[in-house]
Amino acid sequence: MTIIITAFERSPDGGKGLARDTRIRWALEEVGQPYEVRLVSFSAMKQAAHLALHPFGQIPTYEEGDLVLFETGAIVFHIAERHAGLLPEDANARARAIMWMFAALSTMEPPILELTTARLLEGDRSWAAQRMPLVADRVRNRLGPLSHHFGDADWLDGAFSAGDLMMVSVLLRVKASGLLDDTPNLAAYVARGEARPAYKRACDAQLAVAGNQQIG
Ligand code: GTB
Repeated sequence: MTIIITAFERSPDGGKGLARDTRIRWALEEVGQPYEVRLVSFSAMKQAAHLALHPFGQIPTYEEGDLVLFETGAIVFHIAERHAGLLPEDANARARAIMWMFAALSTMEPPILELTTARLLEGDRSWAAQRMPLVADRVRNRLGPLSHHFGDADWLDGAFSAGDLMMVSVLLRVKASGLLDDTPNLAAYVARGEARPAYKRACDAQLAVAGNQQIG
C-alpha cells in the first residue's frame, strides 16, 4: 500500500532538516519503505482538506490506505511496529526503546522548542536578553543528565532504535545554539545519527524539494 506523507511546500529552513517530516522520512528510509510526499503550502495546511488529516493544521501527516496519522511520535512508532529495523525483538529492550522515544518527545523536546522559539521568533523582543539565559539553562538541565547517563555509548540502549531516531532528531535542533558543545558525547551521538545512510537519504530528499523550487 502506498505511503503518503505531507511536508512543507516551502520550508522556512530551506529544507535543511529542521521540519518534522525529516523524522518520518528517516524512519521510512531505515526500514526500507518507499513513500510519496504531498507538499502543502502554509495556507493549504489550514484548509478543510488538510484539517481532515491533521486537526491542528500542521505537517507531517501519514496516510497508508485507510489509516491517517498525525504526530511524529505516533507515526514513527507505527512505522517501527510494522517494519523490522527500528525496535528490538526482545520485549524489555523494545519497551526501553519506546521509553526513549517518549523521553525525547516529552522530556527533551519541550525546553528545546522553547529555545528555538526564543532564538528565532522572539529575539527582537525587549525582554529577549533577560529570558534567553533562563531558556538556555532549562535545555542545559536536560542535556547534562542525558549526557551523564549516555556516557561513552554509541546509542541509547544497545543497537540503534526508534528511540535514537527520535532523540537525535530532537537534539539536532540544539546544534545551532552551540549548547551541544558542552556535552561532547551528545554532539558525537548526533553526528553518528546524521552519518547514517538512511538519515542522509531523508535529508537529500527534503533538500531536493527546495532545490526543485529554485530551478522551477
Ligand atoms: N507535535 C507535532 C509532531 O510532532 O508532529 C508538531 C508538528 C509541528 O510542529 N509541525 C510544524 C508545522 O506544521 C512543522 S515542524 N508548523 C506549521 C503550523 O503550526 O502552522 C516545526 C518547524 C517548522 C519550521 C522549521 N524551520 O524551517 O526551521 C523548523 C521546525
